[in-house]
Amino acid sequence: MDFYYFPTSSSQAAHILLHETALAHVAHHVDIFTGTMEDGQPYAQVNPNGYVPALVFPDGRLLTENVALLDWIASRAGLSPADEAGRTRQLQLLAFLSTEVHKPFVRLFFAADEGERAELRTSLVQRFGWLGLQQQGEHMLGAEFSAVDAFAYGMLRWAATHGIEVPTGLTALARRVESRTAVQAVLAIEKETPLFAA
Ligand SMILES: N[C@@H](CCC(=O)N[C@@H](CS)C(=O)NCC(=O)O)C(=O)O
Repeated sequence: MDFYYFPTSSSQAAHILLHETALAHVAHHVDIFTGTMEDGQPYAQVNPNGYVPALVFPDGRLLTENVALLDWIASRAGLSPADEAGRTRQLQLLAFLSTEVHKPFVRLFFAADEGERAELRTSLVQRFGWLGLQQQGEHMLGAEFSAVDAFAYGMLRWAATHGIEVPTGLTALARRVESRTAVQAVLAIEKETPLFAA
């Protein structure tokens, strides 16, 4: 399997999950600003939409969209909740992170207008407040680490680096997730520093 990522981006969640589940893959660094891969070839050859993350299966099939990658990796590796309610809950929180947290962050990164930036920051604080209330134990879905924690971790890194206030329970979650061996491995590969060390 080929996996396409860019450090500091939302692709980190799937990268973490690939390491958590030990699914065999080759990771390819994409420069999303120039749209090129390590070999200089245009990334549009892989994903015509130009964004990461992406997975390409041995038969050439392309899988894009964070929610789909995270759900697929978790299911494939037996990391998804076994019961219907748990699986639906996982999808709910992945969709929330994708549409209510990830996308507003991307808008914030590129917003030229100060008023719009302030609005987005206020909304993100509210969204993280809601997310904090959804935590059901040591992790987002309960005692066990899940795909939701991988995605939440990346978004909590963005919150920390952009001064977005989050509930203390989520900071504790980020610290717990960051201490995992797979997360440390991905941070090393992506040449990123831990942010939540105790
Ligand atoms: N709909 C995609 C969006 C992913 C996305 O926005 N990726 C960003 C990095 S966080 C990216 O690669 N942007 C470069 C581009 O859009 O050209 C998903 O949910 O996976």
